[in-house]
Amino acid sequence: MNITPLPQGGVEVTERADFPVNRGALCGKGRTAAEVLSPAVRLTTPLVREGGRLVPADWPEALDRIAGRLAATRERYGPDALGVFGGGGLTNEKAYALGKFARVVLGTSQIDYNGRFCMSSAAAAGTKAFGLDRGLPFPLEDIPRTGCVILVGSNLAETMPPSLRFFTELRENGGTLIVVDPRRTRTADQADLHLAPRPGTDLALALGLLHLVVAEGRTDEEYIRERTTGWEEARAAAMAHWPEYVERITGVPVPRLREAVRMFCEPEAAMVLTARGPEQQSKGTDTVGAWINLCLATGRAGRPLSGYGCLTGQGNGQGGREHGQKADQLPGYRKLDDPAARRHVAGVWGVDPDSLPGPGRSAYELLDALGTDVRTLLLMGSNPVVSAPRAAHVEKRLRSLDFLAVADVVLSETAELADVVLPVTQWAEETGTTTSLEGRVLLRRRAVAPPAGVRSDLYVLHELAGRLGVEKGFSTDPEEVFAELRRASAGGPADYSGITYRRLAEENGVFWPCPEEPAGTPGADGGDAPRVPPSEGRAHAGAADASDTSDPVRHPGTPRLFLDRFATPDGRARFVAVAHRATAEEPDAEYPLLLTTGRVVSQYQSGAQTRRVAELNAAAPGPFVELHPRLAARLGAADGDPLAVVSRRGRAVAPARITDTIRPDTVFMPFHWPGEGRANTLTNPALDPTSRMPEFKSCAVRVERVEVVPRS
Ligand SMILES: Nc1nc2c(c(=O)[nH]1)N[C@H]1C(S)=C(S)[C@@H](COP(=O)(O)OP(=O)(O)OC[C@H]3O[C@@H](n4cnc5c(=O)[nH]c(N)nc54)[C@H](O)[C@@H]3O)O[C@H]1N2
Ligand SMILES: Nc1nc2c(c(=O)[nH]1)N[C@H]1C(S)=C(S)[C@@H](COP(=O)(O)OP(=O)(O)OC[C@H]3O[C@@H](n4cnc5c(=O)[nH]c(N)nc54)[C@H](O)[C@@H]3O)O[C@H]1N2
Ligand SMILES: [Mo]
Repeated sequence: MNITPLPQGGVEVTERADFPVNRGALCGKGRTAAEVLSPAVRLTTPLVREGGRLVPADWPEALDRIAGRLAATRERYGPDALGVFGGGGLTNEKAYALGKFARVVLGTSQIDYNGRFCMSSAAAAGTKAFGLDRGLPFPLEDIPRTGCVILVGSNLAETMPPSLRFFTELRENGGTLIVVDPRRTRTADQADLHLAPRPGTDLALALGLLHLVVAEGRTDEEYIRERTTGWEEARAAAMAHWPEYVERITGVPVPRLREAVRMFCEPEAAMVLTARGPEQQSKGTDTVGAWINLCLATGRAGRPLSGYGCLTGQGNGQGGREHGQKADQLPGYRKLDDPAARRHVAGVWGVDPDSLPGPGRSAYELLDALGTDVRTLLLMGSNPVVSAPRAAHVEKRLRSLDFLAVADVVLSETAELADVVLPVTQWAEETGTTTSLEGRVLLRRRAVAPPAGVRSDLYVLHELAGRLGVEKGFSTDPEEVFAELRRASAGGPADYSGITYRRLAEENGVFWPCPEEPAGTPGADGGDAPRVPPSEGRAHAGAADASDTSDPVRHPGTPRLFLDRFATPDGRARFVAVAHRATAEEPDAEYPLLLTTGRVVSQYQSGAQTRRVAELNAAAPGPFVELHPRLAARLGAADGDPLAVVSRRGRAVAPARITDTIRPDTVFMPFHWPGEGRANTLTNPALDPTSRMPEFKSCAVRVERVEVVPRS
């Protein structure tokens, strides 16, 4: 997009037709994003708590308070009493600086971020299978040219509207689209085949499809032999999932399963893309693993126009997960418990590797520990009062902290609980890089000056570090931070060392891994990768043609991964042997229905930003409970009637929205609102054992009519 300052102040956001990620298209949130830049809706001065109320303060005072409390807490309880919580909306530079700040300045292991709630299950499964996690191992522009896409639990018509055109083109080119969603969404409306499983049963569904692939002799034996390991065990596990058994678990009829297998297997190339539907489950990692198995058994990964991908969500959902704000991670997607990684990163940071703490708790576990052994929290880029599972409990834990500091653009529901609130800049007001779901690093330049009184997150970290005795290593200049990030990431899985601001300004983004090449080795990327345009890309290449640039030693970046080998030690992809299991909370007599949650097109996440935009509020004014007419009839509810949804965690009230696009055994609520209609009051924090992802996508509930007392 283009961001243009307006003469009367503020900015205008317009489309950029040549931009490859969205080909210029913007959704409603993008178009209206400028409204959240307006001083009328945002924070413009630091706030500190005095006598129970938040009152304006100047920057030195606010920063002194934070530094003083963090130092005192560390003195009394040790460094692990200091918690840090980040966000996938932060730029790469900020995410990197926040992770470094936690480990180097505070010395705490207690840092995690909201991406844990987002794509962590897909990341865990991708790493297991391929040895590397990058949302898509190919550019979005490959989608229209494949033969079939299975889209599992993504409502991209509402959540990534600009990307819908890739799927429309796919169908125009003769390809087919299968959508797996318990609701017939706007996305499912575009599909050639819609499978509507019961929430939380995608694992059985994927295994059932694999069973049929084997039974119908549709496996690619040569591919399995040459490019994978673990097939025997995975095959045996899948064969235990008979189609009729799978129909019973999922509610998807056997003929539909057969049709899906035929559509997926007949074309030469095909893809499986997952989003939050199958991932936000207490078995999300195994579920994604089962979908990857389906790709591997049919030879549909690491080949042109074929593969598995995860549709990442937030503004910097990909880059935000690579550079160290995650509990177990160092920059460059390195592991915090890997001695070589610790040595390398400690070297760049100029500290002793032994001084770096070990892995900490995952996001929900960290929030759950607040006020117990974690006494203070510094929060940047998330609003957990609305977005965390079991939110009433999380809110209580936040209130029980000795000290909470929040840096935000607006006074979010979480910032309202803070002891100090810092007003920070946002996207158009600062320079920084983000990384798209395709692994494409992009540079966004500052377009407008922030309102007076607002500072950047990098400034906040710089000032706090200084006050806590670390004078160097926390630059406020994004380009300097990026230069350090490049060095810290060098040699890691997400290697950015060959990417510079200069290159990003000249190219339409650069795909990682992009190692820095020693001078005089043009094009070397560990061997003989040919320089070919992306459309014909093979191997580690799929490499963009670098010959048109002035710098001959540029590594071309890696638009397409795995074409020659996977990133595992033996170069082969790994099957996982998984079996179906129930959700953590199955319906029973007391809570007979399933609740699933998600999004609507006109609100974003916790709504902290979008609920301040009139146009978006007009389109999506508040929460609702989507339910099937048969269920509504049983409850005696009419459209718009207030309904109470009750789970073991609490009770939420919102108007009924009756529609036959949802399964009769399931109700759906969007999670964008606080207060009475907060969906996360109900959700279950049962965690996936590997990714520690909470089960946002299913819990047991009952639904009751709320008697409206007539006014006398
Ligand atoms: N308008 C808007 N756009 C957004 C966002 C937003 O808040 N608002 N958030 C951004 C972010 S951070 C993210 S992560 C993405 C999320 O993008 P999506 O993953 O597309 O969003 P969701 O609505 O959470 O979930 C997608 C679908 O999963 C379905 N689903 C529910 N339970 C199940 C299940 O058990 N199995 C399957 N297969 N499907 C299920 C829901 O019915 C829903 O239609 O969107 C991004 N874009
Ligand atoms: N029930 C249910 N709950 C869910 C989900 C679901 O599907 N169902 N989805 C989950 C997912 S996928 C996600 S990603 C989370 C998202 O939920 P949150 O983590 O709450 O994300 P946001 O609402 O985007 O909150 C970001 C906050 O940071 C502020 N902010 C924006 N930019 C910046 C910046 O540059 N610096 C600073 N310091 N602050 C900034 C915003 O104003 C806002 O207050 O919700 C999760 N919760
Ligand atoms: Mo997300």
